[in-house]
Amino acid sequence: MDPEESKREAAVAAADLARDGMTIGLGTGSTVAHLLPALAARNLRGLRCVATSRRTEEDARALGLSVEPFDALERLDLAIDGADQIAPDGWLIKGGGGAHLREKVVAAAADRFVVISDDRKVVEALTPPVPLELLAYGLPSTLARLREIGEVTLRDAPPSPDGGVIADLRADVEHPGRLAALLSGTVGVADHGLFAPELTSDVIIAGGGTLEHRRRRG
Ligand code: A5P
Repeated sequence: MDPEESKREAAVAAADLARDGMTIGLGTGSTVAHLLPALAARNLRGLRCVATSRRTEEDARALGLSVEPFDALERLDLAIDGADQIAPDGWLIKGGGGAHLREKVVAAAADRFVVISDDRKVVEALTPPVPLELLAYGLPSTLARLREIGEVTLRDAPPSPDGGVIADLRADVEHPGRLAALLSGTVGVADHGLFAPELTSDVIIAGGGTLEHRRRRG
């Protein structure tokens, strides 16, 4: 099946979870590009959205969705986003589009974080690279610290909306929790693209004409 059609199916299923009056975090990427029209088409009343990138913000507004800066809401009812890799234990790699810092802030603020994907993103085990967002201040010293963990490449991309430098790390990701802790403890790393299973409430995967909806237990 056409991957775009699978992305659309997953996006439509996630849009169905929205209700009148909800506060909703909108992710970034080609899967979320299918979510925005699906959400707008539901014509829900009183939705308040925050966006994880300028692209999402502009596209959502163009469809008539109400998007506000993420500076007044303390929590979100729902957040919906894509992923680059989905491991069997629920660990994700995100940040292919460089928006992972804002995406993690939004996911952490959401009562329910829903990942939408076509089935090509489902992997047996995570593989590098892991996207990073680094503070521009003191960048050479941060890179030197990161080189003790793995090989870092600065991405040929504009700075993030928060002024961060986007990079990719090639390192052993067999134990994602260990690597995530190491990166979170590295001064100068604003955030990384490893998303722990606890962040995610639902994963909706479409492919081959089927829709799988995994819900986190407990
Ligand atoms: C953006 O930085 C990413 O985290 C995306 O959410 C992720 O790369 C999935 O993107 P696609 O939906 O385009 O595959």
